[in-house]
Amino acid sequence: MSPAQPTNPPEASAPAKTLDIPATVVVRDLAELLHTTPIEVIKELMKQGVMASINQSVSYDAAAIVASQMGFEPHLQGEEAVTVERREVQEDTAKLQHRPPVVTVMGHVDHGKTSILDAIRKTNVTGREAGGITQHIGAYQVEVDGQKITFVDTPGHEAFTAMRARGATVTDIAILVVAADDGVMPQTLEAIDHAKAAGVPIIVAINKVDLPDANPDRVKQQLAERELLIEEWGGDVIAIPVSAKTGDGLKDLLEHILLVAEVSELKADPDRPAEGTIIESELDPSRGPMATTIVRTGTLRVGDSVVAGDTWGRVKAMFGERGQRLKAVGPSSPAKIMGLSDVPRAGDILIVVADERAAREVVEVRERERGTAAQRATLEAFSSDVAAGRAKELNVVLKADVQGSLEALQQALEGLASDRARVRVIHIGTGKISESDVMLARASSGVIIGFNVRSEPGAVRIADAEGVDIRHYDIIYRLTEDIERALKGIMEPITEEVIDGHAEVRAVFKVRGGRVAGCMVTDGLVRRNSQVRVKRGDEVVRASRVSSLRRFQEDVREVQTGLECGIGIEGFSDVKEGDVIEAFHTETRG
Ligand SMILES: Nc1nc2c(ncn2[C@@H]2O[C@H](COP(=O)(O)OP(=O)(O)OP(=O)(O)O)[C@@H](O)[C@H]2O)c(=O)[nH]1
Ligand SMILES: [Mg+2]
Repeated sequence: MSPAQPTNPPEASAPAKTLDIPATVVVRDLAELLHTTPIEVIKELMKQGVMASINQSVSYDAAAIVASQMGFEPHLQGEEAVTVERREVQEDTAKLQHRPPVVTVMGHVDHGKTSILDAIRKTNVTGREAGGITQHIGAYQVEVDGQKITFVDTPGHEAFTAMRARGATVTDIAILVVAADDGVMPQTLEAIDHAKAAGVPIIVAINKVDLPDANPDRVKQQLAERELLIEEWGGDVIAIPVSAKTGDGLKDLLEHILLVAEVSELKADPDRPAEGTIIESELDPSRGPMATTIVRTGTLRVGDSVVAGDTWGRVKAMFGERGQRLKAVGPSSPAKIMGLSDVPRAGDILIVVADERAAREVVEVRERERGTAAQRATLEAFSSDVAAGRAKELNVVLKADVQGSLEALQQALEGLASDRARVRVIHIGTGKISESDVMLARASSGVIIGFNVRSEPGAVRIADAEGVDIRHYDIIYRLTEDIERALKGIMEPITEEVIDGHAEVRAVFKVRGGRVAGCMVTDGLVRRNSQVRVKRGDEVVRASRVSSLRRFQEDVREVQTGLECGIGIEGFSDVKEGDVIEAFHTETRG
């Protein structure tokens, strides 16, 4: 899994060849990289006190020593490896052709998102056949005056932003549905912010104009208050009155979508290997994993080897919205594909690769990229990016308990600009920090600031998993102080110690070269790479790290509460029965 893989084992006299090694590497793969046998690698690792079996992974540090023992110059794989995937995205401008727009529908609950999608579908679906059973594939195409439009059939800004958080840019145009009788509501505002944060053009559909209490002008007024100025009022946002019930205005809406698409100059090269976005997936009991993808560029063909998120496979078959088999699918078109080894997630990027080996490489790069991304979105990280000249704008999702403080805080934050960076508030709202806030911050590499508000439990979970920084404040100057330091690039990274668990020493065994403590893990867990403190009563007798961790002669990565294990401690052979081994690691935020 290395772009700089050596073709021959280096000779002793030859200058060392550089070898890219990932942050962690499985022994078998390391052996392959080094052009040697896994047994040789295991032997070298043992010399350093690392016990690993053929299928276990070792850290870069351990692998690097082995590599240099074998005459290579090891190098931590990073930036260059990531370009493996990036390279695929480049387009040959000469080959670009127009492609249909991909449209997502957003808006407040019950304002008619689903009804509008259904009404458009019923009257305009391409290639409609008498009696043909339409199948739900998560997207459909309509044809207006010979031009195609693709609609994503999962309405809502949450789905839209969740995909964007995965790096997917599937939508070209957002339709903001506002019910003419109800007007602009909280989720209308959220939808506006989500679409704006993505930089996607918005077309407003003022729906339900058939109702007697419909008041389209009031809607326009309310939108103007949110800096969404309608064309007829001198702005650039198109608003179309429609009724999903009577069908009024829908044709007009479709024509305006084409107009906006034309201005956006949407193009793709249909001749290149395809790239697309997974918008839906499921496990079909008879056909296995099925995933709907919208092709972004290139043409996807049956027989192509593909990667989608963390999974890969060969496209065995593709289906359209009537269940018809497709052989090839071009830019902006949807298809349900069969042949992936696992079910990908919505928002996963699909790319065509040369073969399975390449597919594995891409999956590994993606995993690593995700790992680094997860560490990066903190305020401290932003600060060090500012210091390094890599960042100029801090995207902030701001939540507060009351509307009054929201506006004051927004103004305060936006007034904090330093000569190096400024704040861009991408969304404000009252109430608890929600999952959708977290996804928005994630999608925009921003942070969340909660003023006198808590987070919903689901939001905390996602924030942890996605590496989104949620910061709570209840005093304005503390907040502005932090942000000011971040904008100047002088915020100190915070190093935190995290206790992993404790193990009680029940017996001590002599082994070659030292002692192993026979332990019972009493809480948490102990990892093979843990740092440890050996405590005897109240006294810490040694701080060191785990040198070996075994269960029943087997090297293991970690041992959980309630299990016995043998722990070797680096450079310490004076361990005694009754000692407590405290395992911990340090985390740097920033
Ligand atoms: N009179 C009238 N009713 C409509 C119109 N469009 C939708 N409705 C009704 O409004 C209600 C909500 O419509 P949906 O299409 O389910 O709204 P939605 O935005 O998809 O709602 P959620 O998915 O729950 O967020 C339904 O009872 C529809 O029949 C319209 O143009 N006129
Ligand atoms: Mg709906």
